[in-house]
Amino acid sequence: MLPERPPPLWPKFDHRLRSTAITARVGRLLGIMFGLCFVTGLLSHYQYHPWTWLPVPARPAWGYRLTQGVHVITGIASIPLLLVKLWSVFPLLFQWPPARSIVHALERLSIAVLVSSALVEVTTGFLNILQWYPWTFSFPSVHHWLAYVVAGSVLLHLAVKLPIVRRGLAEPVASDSPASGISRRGVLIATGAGVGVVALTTVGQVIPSLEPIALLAPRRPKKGPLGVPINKTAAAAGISAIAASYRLTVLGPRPFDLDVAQVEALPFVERHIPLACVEGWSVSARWGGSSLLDLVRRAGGDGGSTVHIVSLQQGGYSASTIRGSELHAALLATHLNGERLTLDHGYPVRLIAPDRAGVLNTKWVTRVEVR
Ligand SMILES: Nc1nc2c(c(=O)[nH]1)N[C@H]1C(S)=C(S)[C@@H](COP(=O)(O)O)O[C@H]1N2
Ligand SMILES: [Mo]
Repeated sequence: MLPERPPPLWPKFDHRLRSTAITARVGRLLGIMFGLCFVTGLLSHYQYHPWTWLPVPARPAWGYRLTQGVHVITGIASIPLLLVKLWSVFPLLFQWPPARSIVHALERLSIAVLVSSALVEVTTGFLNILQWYPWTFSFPSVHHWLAYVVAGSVLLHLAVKLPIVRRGLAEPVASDSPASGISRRGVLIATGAGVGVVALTTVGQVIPSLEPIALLAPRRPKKGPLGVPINKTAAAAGISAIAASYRLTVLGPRPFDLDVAQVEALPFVERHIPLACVEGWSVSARWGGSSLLDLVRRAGGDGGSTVHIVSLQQGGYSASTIRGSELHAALLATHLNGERLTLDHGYPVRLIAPDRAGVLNTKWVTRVEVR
């Protein structure tokens, strides 16, 4: 049996600042952020693993730009909210006795799962934006599967705590606030201000006019050659130059290949297509080049073909598959914002298609396989 009182060194807390009123309000906002982040995250995951029976939309062209922008901003805004929420319930961690019954022990265990999975989820997401991978696992699959664990534990948590949440939301924030120091209302205002600052200094990676204050954005939309940032340089992809023997090979029922001059001589079209990276930054740009579908038709395919695009790069994001309305709208781009592509942007040709994750817009294309 446990002693009735906690041991002498067991932590004690001042409960006046913390209150159900604060926890419930911060929790409500955090729940909204997590919900938006989860749904937009699934949409992003779908970009990597589309279902073959479901048509992929190519419109609106800025669709992925919006959903992934929301994903990254709500994810970042969740970090201060999560920390304040944890602070507000921290003393409960040290309740005595630690478990009153088996059900109570299970409930506490589910909270341990919720807290740890949520912390790992937002931390890995944030480090991924900074392109720092201090781990050996595959980020997309861990981030994806863990999201279901977080979502499931949030729902369970909400179901268990609903009566307390209702009571907390009904309770005025200011009641029984401490007489000196920061008030409860002050805690809420500081939390809101923190979330606002974090969101504002991130949103500039999506909205060009806010770019000057995009302090938390690792990529500034306009910073980069031809007004578009570079995510993977040619050097980092192991490409130092394009050899004279370079050919764009188009495989299909009637295969053919083209050298750089022949690629440049293809009928030229220009389209405004945003480039939207999974990391959240995006930029609108004017791309010029040839219609991918024209080349596919010349090789014996048609609008119903599935087309596999392969880069000169070995490993990494060196290939992508395109079909349906995205194929109809896709360019094999040679020009960006009116200028010839630089090597870092994918010279001699790169793929670009609307409403698509940036990662799928393969650079340094050398082979088009019509299936
Ligand atoms: N071959 C190849 N293509 C690639 C990549 C890559 O690593 N290798 N990175 C992708 C990613 S993650 C993005 S966001 C865009 C960035 O394009 P940019 O560097 O021209 O801005 O290119 C995509 N195309
Ligand atoms: Mo990207």
